[in-house]
Amino acid sequence: MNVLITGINGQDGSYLAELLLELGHNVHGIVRRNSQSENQTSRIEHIRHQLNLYYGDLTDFASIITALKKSEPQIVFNLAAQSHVKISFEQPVYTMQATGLGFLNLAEAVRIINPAIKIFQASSSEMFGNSSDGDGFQRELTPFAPVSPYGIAKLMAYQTAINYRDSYNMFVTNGIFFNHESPRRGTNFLTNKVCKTAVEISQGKTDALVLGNMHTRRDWGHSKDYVKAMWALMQLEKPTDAICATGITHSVGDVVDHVFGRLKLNRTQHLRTDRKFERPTEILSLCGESSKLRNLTGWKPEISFEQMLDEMVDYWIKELN
Ligand code: NDP
Ligand code: GDR
Repeated sequence: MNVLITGINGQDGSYLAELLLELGHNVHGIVRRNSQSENQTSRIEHIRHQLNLYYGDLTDFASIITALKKSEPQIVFNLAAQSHVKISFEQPVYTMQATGLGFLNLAEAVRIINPAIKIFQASSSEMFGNSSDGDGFQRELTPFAPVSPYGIAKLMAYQTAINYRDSYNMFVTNGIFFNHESPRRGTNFLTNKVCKTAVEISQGKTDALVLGNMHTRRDWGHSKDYVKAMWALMQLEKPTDAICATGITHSVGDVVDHVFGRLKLNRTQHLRTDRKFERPTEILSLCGESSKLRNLTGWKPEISFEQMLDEMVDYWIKELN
């Protein structure tokens, strides 16, 4: 099968590409031009010789058309996005263009070229904002109430996916994914910032970890597990909207405690907070209920929160030595 991945050089794109190669598929991807060319393929360098890559950008309609024509995919995974919530407050217009309108560009290009191509859209728990059911969980029918430009852009894409499904009978699936991490996570996201900085402290390279809000809670899983869910969702007979989450929530403080505990670091000595890392509006707690996905596909997460953080710490110990 020919599969096209937008955002192939991102955290999820790189793991999904590995999974699809293992399954024997032809993997195509869109990468963005970077003035340092090694950054274009930084997370996929080890498999680059097995991939077909095209320059493109979700905001550039012509480049999407070209990539679709060249790759002739049966499935497109749309993983490209300006994916950082705090940065979406600093670049709200660009975030809407790339993360929201970018998906419309892709859906429209698929409709024009070949509406039989199946589309996966990486939707986000950020669309829920501070909305939850009475028991604190978010489910597929929990009302959306995004509180960030990123969340609003993702909601635009989510609704567009449903509209293309209903209007044109296209196979467009929304995976509503909760936070997922790995050693390949950008180091300006919470988990990898904590792991990298804590290892630097333990090696005497820096003195303090400086964070924003310590009390928010997230449902953190592993990216490797979540790309398996993406693939499983695209094997279903019908398109759908489904939550992918572990169902377990931890606070920012829990992440710090686990990582500092592992490295025997003292929180009072090495942890500070600074409001510059806080967002203007914040989601207090996310915890996803993913029984729909589990029942439809048999998927379940295999890597625990603690195993994931340990893997990330081990990665940085090796990398920074
Ligand atoms: P990353 O930020 O690691 O990767 C995003 C990728 O998109 C990068 O390869 C980036 O390119 C590319 N990209 C950004 N803007 C554009 C654009 N305008 N045109 C083309 N490509 C672009 O994100 P993740 O891998 O963590 O997430 C994958 C997707 O899943 C994203 O859409 C994200 O919003 C969504 N998501 C992620 C969750 C998570 O916890 N990780 C949870 C829920 C949803 P470059 O390599 O050049 O920077
Ligand atoms: P999030 O992930 O915003 O949930 O979006 P992030 O790791 O950035 O933040 C998680 C929580 O930690 C708090 N926090 C900090 N966050 C960062 N980045 N840096 C800090 O210094 C810091 N201090 C505290 C945040 O306020 C937040 O509460 C991620 C992204 O991958 C999105 O693309 C995805 O859609 C959602 O997860 C689900």
